[in-house]
Amino acid sequence: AQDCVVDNIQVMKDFDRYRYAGTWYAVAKKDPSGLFLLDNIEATFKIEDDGRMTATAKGRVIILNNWELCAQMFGTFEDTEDPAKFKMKYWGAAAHLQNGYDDHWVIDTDYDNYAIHYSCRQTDVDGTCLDSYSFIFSRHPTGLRPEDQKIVTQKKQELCLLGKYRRVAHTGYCDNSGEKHL
Ligand code: DAO
Repeated sequence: AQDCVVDNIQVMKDFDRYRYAGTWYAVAKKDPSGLFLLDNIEATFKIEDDGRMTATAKGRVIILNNWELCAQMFGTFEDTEDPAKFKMKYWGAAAHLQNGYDDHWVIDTDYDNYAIHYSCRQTDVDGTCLDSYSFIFSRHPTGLRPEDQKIVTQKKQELCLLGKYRRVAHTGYCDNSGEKHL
């Protein structure tokens, strides 16, 4: 049963950041207001020697109204009392790219195929979310395996976001662009 209250959203139990590390391809996205990353979105998570999680990400964006480029982004994650809930500070490699400080929750993952991310930027007075974004990640740029679709649909429903996602294309736009110092 879901009441759409952000504090009641179930996140991944016993989240293991070491198994989560590595590259994920966004195959679907629910956009926030002021949408930024358009498509060709991939994120690579790393666990530093001190145990903290960091990430690099890239994706096609349009800035300054009509300037299209592949954004190279960086993120550092602050731990919270829940191992699947992080605070993410993020910024771009170049000027004019977005930066910010968002929640970064891992809702569910099998570590090897799919992962469901969620972030609420603003809650309403009743505790529901006014401005959220969410990525459906796959280890495979081609998309989710059929057996994972059912789980993902169920989780979208629990997030009260069923029907609000769009497919994220991977056309190679961001391949071989910019540095990949991982
Ligand atoms: O695309 O509209 C949007 C919101 C996403 C902003 C966050 C991008 C930065 C990600 C860096 C860390 C990897 C997840």
